[in-house]
Amino acid sequence: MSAECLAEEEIPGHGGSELHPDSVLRSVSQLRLRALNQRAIWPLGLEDEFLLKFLRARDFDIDLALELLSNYHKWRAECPEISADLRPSSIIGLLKAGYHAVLRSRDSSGSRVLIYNIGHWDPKLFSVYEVFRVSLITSELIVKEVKTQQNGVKVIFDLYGWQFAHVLQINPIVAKRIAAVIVDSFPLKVRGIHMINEPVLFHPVFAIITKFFSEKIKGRIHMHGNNYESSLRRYFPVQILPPEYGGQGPPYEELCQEWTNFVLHSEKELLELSLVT
Ligand code: VIV
Repeated sequence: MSAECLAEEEIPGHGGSELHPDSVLRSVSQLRLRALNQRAIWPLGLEDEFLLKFLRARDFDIDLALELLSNYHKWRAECPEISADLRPSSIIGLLKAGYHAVLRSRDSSGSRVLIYNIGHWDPKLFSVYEVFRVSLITSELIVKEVKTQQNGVKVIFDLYGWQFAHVLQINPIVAKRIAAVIVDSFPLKVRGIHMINEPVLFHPVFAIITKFFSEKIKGRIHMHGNNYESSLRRYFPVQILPPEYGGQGPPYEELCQEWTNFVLHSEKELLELSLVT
């Protein structure tokens, strides 16, 4: 996703299948009041735009939005090693290694599509917290878009190159943190999790992580194995997938470069979102 893609995004607050603007503002005020009554001192404030992320993630159910908002702050406070320093320079090595790309186009339901390439994560060079931070930074950046707040995200994990060194990084605490951001601690709707090239050595880790998943999220997981090109095309338009994944879209390397540049240009917003310890 490059900056011009962002420019195409709709003006915040005027989403498609949304409530009438007056009721949107009424919901924001209600959520703000409920948050203030909780007397919780949450950093990042309670501005309209910030609260709208949580309301849209829970389809404007005030109670569920408040629970998500509370979980989000709790999760961030519990793992400062991931959330305290969202500066791009802390993950530039992983981005330049081609660990992650964001597709330039949304899928047919308007979801953002992300690719993570585990084989490009050398655990000797990068900690599991730096790897996790790549996803947190991307999630914070794409969740600023109204269309992403409404249509969520689909994630492709390419597990080619998964080794025992990776298994050792995923301890039960990390597994719980992974499940928490996917299930109930981040304002992004997870519409699909697609695993490709998953080796046998991945299954034990996968079992530990998915133990903490809700039934709804479990139902959105797809294991494509090694012959993934045809099966990915059943879930994503062939025009948006990179050639390396059987698509006709821009090459993976180009997408990595574009997203790295975008993250670097977002330093200011990311600093504002970083947890202040
Ligand atoms: O970060 O919506 C063992 C999603 C993800 C997020 C975040 C948000 C989100 C879908 C994750 C997915 C990736 C922050 C908001 C959980 C970070 C994962 C970091 C770990 C260290 C990657 C290692 C490889 C995993 C691969 C399997 C994980 C899936 C079963 C989720």
